[in-house]
Parts: sequence; structure tokens; C-alpha cells
Amino acid sequence: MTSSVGVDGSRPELSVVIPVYNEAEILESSVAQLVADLEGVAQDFEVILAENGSSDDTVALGAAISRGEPRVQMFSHPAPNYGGALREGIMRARGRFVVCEEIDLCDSDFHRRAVALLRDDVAELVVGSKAMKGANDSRPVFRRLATRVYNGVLRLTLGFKGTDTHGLKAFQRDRLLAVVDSCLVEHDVFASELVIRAQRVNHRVLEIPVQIEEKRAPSVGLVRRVPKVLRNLGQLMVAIHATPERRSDERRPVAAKPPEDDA
Ligand SMILES: Nc1nc2c(ncn2[C@@H]2O[C@H](COP(=O)(O)OP(=O)(O)O)[C@@H](O)[C@H]2O)c(=O)[nH]1
Ligand SMILES: [Mg+2]
Repeated sequence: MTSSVGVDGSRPELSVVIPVYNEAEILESSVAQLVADLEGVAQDFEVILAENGSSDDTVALGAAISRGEPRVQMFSHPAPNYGGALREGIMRARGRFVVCEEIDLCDSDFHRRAVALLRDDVAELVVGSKAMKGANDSRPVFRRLATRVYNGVLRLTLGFKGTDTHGLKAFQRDRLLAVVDSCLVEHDVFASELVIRAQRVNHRVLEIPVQIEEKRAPSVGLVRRVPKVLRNLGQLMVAIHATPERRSDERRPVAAKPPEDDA
């Protein structure tokens, strides 16, 4: 893996983390377009391709892309795990701000708006919502419905306050790192766990509407995904109630000083 810290020890302003899985068809063109767009978004940036489980040419293509473009790097693991990839990518990220992306979206309009909000410290976590007023979601109706049902369940069972958790996100890395670290479930529900835990410790979370236009249909269909998501959701309910989250700026209690013996 190429280090994202410059020779002078400097860090990029922005890290874009993208989980990738069997994306050989759109990887090269999407990353090239993304890198070109990011030039207009941040002073300096890195793109982290968080790959696991691919059986097509994604790994070889990603390696070739990162050899030709030092601002792009990739890591790989054998077993598919969307949330695990995202979590590790965030941990490896060096940027002051982190954007969590999807290779079939790469929404530069979201990057621009979210980074401006983070720079102005209007929010610590910006969530791109496909379901709030002003959003435009061109996915098939059953997937739009699934988004609404899934987030309704999160509101009813886990006290989620909002309309969407999956998908585009941007945050101030140092502020959110402890929350990322407290997330346990990974897989499909990692993104939900991150947003819900951030709200539970009163981070400033802001939803903004996004325009969703996917470059291709998902590789794993909705019907095949539902049983796994339900299982992960059960784990998430247990995890959130059983293990508390932390804030990065939380002070540990200081042990009381024993009274001075002035005898
Ligand atoms: N590393 C990793 N990435 C994944 C996995 N499943 C999906 N992704 C990536 O997550 C992003 C969104 O996946 P997509 O198939 O479009 O599902 P959607 O979010 O329901 O639209 C894409 O960048 C995928 O390549 C996985 O198991 N591992
Ligand atoms: Mg998609």
C-alpha cells in the first residue's frame, strides 16, 4: 500500500474511501472520473479502494490504477464484507475529512456540498439521503421502497432520527474515529451502525438530499440480500444495546487525588 502521508509528513485534506467488489467493468473509468472531479473539491486528496472478495479482475485493475496514480491506493482481503472494507478504509484514511463513496455513484456534487459543510464546521457527519425531501432516486421502485422500510425499522427499533443511513457519507475524521471504532457488526449494516451511534453520542449529524443515478445494477440482488440484512439487523440491535459508543473528545474520569497529609 502506498503511504498517503507526503514526504514532508503532510496529510491530504480529503480521503475518499470506496468499498469495491467485482467492479472490473466500471473501476477504471469511475476512478479516472472521480480523480478528475476531486481536483476541484479539495486541495489534496487520496482515494482508498477497499476491496474484498472479488472474483473478477478488480484486484489486478485496482493495483494497476494505483501504480499509475499515486493518490489512489487499494487494499484487499479474500472474504466479501462491505462494512469491514469501509471500516478498515476509514481507519487507514489520513485525510482531515473522509467521504464514504460507492463506485457506481461517485457523486461529485455531494463531495463539494459535504466538504463545504465540514470545512465550515456546520456538521461533524454529513449523510447523503436518498429518501428526504429534495432527493431524486432513479433506482427501481422496489429498491426505493426497501430503503424506506429499512430506515423505518431503524427509527422504530434503534431510535434512528433521519431518513437514510446507507450510501454517501462525509465526516470530520478525528471527531468520529471513536464512534467508528465502537461499531461492531460490519457487513451490510456498518453504515447504519455508524450513523446511529454518532447520533447517540450527540455528534452533529446533518442529512442532505442526493440525486442517485447508479452506473449499473447491484451485483447482489435485493432478494438475495434480505435474509443477510435481517440477520445483521438482529446483531445490530443486540450490539447497540449491549455495548456503548464513545466520542473522540470524551475525557476519561480522572482519579481523585488522595488528600494531602499535612500532619
Ligand atoms: N469491499 C466490498 N465492497 C462491496 C461489497 N458489496 C458491495 N460493495 C461495494 O459497495 C458499493 C455499493 O454496492 P452496490 O452493489 O451498488 O449496492 P447498493 O449500495 O445497494 O447500491 C459498491 O462500490 C460495491 O462495489 C463487498 O462485499 N465488499
Ligand atoms: Mg449501487
